Amino acid sequence: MKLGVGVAAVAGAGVNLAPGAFAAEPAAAKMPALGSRLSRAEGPLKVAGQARYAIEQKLENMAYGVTVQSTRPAGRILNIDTTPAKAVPGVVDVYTFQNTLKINKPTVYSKGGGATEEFTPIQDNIVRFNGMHIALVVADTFEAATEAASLLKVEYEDGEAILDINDPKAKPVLIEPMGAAWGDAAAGLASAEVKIDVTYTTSREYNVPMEPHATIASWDNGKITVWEPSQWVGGARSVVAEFLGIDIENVRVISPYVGGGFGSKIGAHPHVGLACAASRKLGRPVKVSLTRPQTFTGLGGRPATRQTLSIGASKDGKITSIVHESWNETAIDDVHVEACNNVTKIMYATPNFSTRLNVVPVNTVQPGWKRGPGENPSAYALESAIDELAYALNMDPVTLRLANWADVDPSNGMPWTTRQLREAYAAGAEGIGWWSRNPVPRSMREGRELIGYGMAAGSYPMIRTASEAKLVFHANGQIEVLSAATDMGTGTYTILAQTAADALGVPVEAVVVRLGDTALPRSALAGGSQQANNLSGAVDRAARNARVALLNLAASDPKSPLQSLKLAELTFENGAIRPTRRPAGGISIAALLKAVGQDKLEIEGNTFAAGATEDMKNAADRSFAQLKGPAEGGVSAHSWAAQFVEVRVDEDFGTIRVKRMVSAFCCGRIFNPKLAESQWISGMVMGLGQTLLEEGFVDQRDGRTVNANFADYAVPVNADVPDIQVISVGIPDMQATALGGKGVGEIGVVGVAPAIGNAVYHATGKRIRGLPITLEKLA
Ligand code: MCN
Ligand code: MOS
Repeated sequence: MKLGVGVAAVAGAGVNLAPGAFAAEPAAAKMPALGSRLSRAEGPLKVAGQARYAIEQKLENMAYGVTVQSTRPAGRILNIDTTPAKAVPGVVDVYTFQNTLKINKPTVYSKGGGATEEFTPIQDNIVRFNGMHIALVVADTFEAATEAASLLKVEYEDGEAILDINDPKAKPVLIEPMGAAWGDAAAGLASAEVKIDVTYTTSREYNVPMEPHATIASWDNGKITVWEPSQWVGGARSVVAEFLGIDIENVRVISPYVGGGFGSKIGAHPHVGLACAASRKLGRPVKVSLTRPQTFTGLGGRPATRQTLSIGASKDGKITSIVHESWNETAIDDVHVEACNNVTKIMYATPNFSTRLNVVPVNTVQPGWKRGPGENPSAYALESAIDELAYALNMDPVTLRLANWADVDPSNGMPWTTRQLREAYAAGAEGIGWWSRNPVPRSMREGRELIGYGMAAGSYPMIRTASEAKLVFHANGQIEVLSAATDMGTGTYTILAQTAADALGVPVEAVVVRLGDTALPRSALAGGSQQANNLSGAVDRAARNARVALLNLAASDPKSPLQSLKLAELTFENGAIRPTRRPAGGISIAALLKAVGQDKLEIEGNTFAAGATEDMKNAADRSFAQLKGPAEGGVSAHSWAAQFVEVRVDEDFGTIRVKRMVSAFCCGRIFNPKLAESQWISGMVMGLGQTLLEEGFVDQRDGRTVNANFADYAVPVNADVPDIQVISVGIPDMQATALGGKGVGEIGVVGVAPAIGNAVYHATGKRIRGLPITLEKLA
């Protein structure tokens, strides 16, 4: 392997593309670096066990913290008897509300911070939900801490719990600013020739990344280093600083490798506060790793939702009005809003429209973001309802969608950047054989199996946050790309190497990428499908700056072999500087550095607006304050999807199998088709799980999450996953981002559930209006 020496052994290690990355598709290597189908640069390290994850750091004198979680959903803790626990050999201390380990409330993102929940554990004796952290047991070994944790005696005083979004005791709260309205939605509905009025529900779902949540915090003389699997080290850094009440400059967060997050690693969750506070108190490193079951309540997944949708249309299929209202569960004293109107607002042209979002506080862990938050449930309700409308109108569902094509963004009147959704419908329909289906429900079968075809559309906004990156040119020829960004398996390492190689005209193997450390240049988070575009823009800018700097160096340094020439007489091409008139007489970057006696040259680039202050740059790195939504700059930028599926329903058993999935995506320019396709496919598989399998069960007696483990919380396995075909119909979108790409990571999971649900209806004639669609609902 041509991996840098010692690459695997140190945190923050650089990753470059081994020559083997080209082996599968030799032709691709001749293509420009950006746009070629390279394999993941860090893949070999991960499969060989050489990528060191947060929990795997080995620190001197480490203590192990095990959290204890409440077994009641509401009320108060009267007493926690820690005596038997403290008697276990090796136990260092036990922290509860009775001997508070001080953790300050962090600022949530909606109030300008980087946290996803305000809740901080063991600061009081209030029980907010079953499974909340109520104690931290710290010992010299993990085993001692685990044993001691089992010995705590907790005395509760039960309070009245609200466990379900439909509980009559629950008090929904309208989130007024997130609603939207135009025209007269009520009148539009009242006068419609055809109307549908439906309610769709989704269950609580969990992110369950392969790498469970775990943190090592190491306090050292007023400074703290935190190894934390993170989608956003800048956000985690600000949260840790707030937890501890210390200056952010004294916090470093390191996260070179992440084993998946799917939204659950954007925020540093409460157990991180426990680890940090304990490390400060004890003056030694503390590791807190949640068990798989503890991850189900140590942090939240996608909340359960209920959505009502009324759509009115004329007989010829023109939508006249849409009324959409949603409710999602949130923690009893924290607010998570699932923006269920995100797709509804923009997908179809309608003169009259109204949506309202509500949250329903229940005794649950604060829900969080799961891949495609907002858009995913939004598309589920909307695209299922549109299918219902198509049947009510006796119209083909694709034709109905085209009849209501939105020429501009209906929510703000802005033109789209690119919207290749017509092309996506055409490509998806062709791929699945849509036009040869018999549209009549329950009309197609093969033996015992009913056959169903279904489709749905989806969208995901292009979120922009300015970022910076640094390139370091070494005299030995190596070029480093430095950024605080993270790679949870998406391909950040790979595409940044491609971006730099492309802009400099060097072989991609010459580039080493270092990520996941707040000591590196500030980056947008790996969330909201924005990092690839925001960061490749910054790397490209740095490379362009470097070309100018290198030309200047060649023209001006007295030791430069090209010093006799003027700047205007030099050209930068293929990683070398040469006289413009003499194509052969160039010198490489490394040769220039050697000639002028420099070991390295560091060049930065960024996409901050001219005049951006340090405060603004920091805010972009640590909060959402500098985030630009899809409608920035007078144009509306989104990725688009058309999802088509074929299902088979066994008539005797009621089992549903997805037989084929064909989806077409408009995500602008694709930086690495192999990785983008993996992103889309994995999103679609996640959508399949959501539709047929995933459902968090809460025991209505005590609020316990019943299936809080990988055995009972079912996700798709290979045998569940059918033939999947993905098609890119995007074109470079220079209005959306610097290099013309749009977001890829989440769009794949948007629209799958309605496509499958619609196919189940087509197969069986039964409309199931709640996820997951399980066989008992079909019976
Ligand atoms: N890409 C591309 N061309 C583009 C845009 C992206 O080729 N125009 C490819 C690149 O390989 C890039 C990847 O797609 O690394 C994702 O890019 P982007 O859409 O910008 O998403 P982020 O880098 O911001 O990653 C976050 C996104 C989100 S929000 C979730 S949720 C999600 C997802 O990525 N979680 C994932 N994909 C995941 N993939 C893995 N393996 N694990 C997760 O937890
Ligand atoms: Mo993705 S849910 O925005 O991390």
